[in-house]
Amino acid sequence: MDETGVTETEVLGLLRRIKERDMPFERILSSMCTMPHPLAIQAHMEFIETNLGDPTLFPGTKGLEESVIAMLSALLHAPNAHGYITTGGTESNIQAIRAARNLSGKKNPNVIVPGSAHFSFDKAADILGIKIKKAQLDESLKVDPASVEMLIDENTIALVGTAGTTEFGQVDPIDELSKIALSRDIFLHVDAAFGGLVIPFLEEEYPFDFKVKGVSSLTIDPHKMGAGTIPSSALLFRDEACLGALATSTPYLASRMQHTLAGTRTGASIAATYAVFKHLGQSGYKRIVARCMKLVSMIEKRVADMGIPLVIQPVTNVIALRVDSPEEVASKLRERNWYVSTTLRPKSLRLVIMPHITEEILNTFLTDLREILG
Ligand code: 0PR
Repeated sequence: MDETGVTETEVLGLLRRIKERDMPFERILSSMCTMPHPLAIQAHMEFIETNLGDPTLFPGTKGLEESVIAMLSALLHAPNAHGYITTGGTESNIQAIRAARNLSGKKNPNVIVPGSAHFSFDKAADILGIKIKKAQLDESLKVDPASVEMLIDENTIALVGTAGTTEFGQVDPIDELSKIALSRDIFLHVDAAFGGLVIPFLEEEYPFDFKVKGVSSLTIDPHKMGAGTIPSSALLFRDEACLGALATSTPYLASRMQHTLAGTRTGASIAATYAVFKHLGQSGYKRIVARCMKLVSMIEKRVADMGIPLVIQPVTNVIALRVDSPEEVASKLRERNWYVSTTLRPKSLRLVIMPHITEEILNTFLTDLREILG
């Protein structure tokens, strides 16, 4: 910090110049985040100073969090779910596994996750002192329930399924996992961080939420396909006892208990999520998802014409192209200012078609891709 400050105008000019180094969303086909809805940004700014670490001071904002949880519970077929808004899919997943561990009382707990699970479960394992066992996938990159069943032992405290996998957007057979979980009386967590605000709005139905009896908890992120502001994820539990398993007493605060991982936490992104949910409604999200899926179909056709096979038939708005040397293609695309990611198993060029992507953007992108592939 300098001894004396500079004017606000100077600082803002400095910030603007620095921000120019960041990538514009119009060139990003690798992210699971998108430009927040303008209303979300406005709502975020209106609640910028709120702190739900001390909800007694912000009963209005706390009410917004309760409303968001209620709206998500209804959408996900658990009218009476219990939960809170976290900082992201990572916190939601860690807290879900923490609840399962605390409820189990087991000494050497393990959790069975699909081989495709997000790396946040590795973080959860490290923090919580839990062993992670990775189950095999079938040829369509869904977790194989038989492999899950084989990994279960007396110390298994939870099974995990993903609804909208990070790399391929695939939906695991949550109903099959549920049967296993119910028959063995094991906690089942669904990571729908990405797919939670896609799957309910697709034409095809995939069982993934609390309608499936064995689902104990679910992660769903408004800061991904919800067009909310960062940080915004929800952790939902079917039973109140699970949330109770996360309680820490906060003796000097007027509110006596906290279930969150974070202490001080913003109400701004919660207000933003409330605002977009209210404004868009289910029909608004249906429109957004339909638009993204239409663009996915457009890519499917165009890459088929180019003779590029897909890793799997897209289920959500993630499409993985089986090109030769995907890392090399990605780096050539980078030279043309396109940001795409690659996958490892199997190797592919991965595109996430988020709401900021338009037909025009894709036309330019596909022309560049065709040139690079020769
Ligand atoms: N679960 C799933 C299925 C996810 O895909 C992700 C993140 C998480 C949990 C963790 O969520 P948070 O990152 O909110 O804690 N998926 C993306 C990923 O790791 C996140 C992302 C977003 C990455 C934007 C890059 C990016 O530009 O790839």
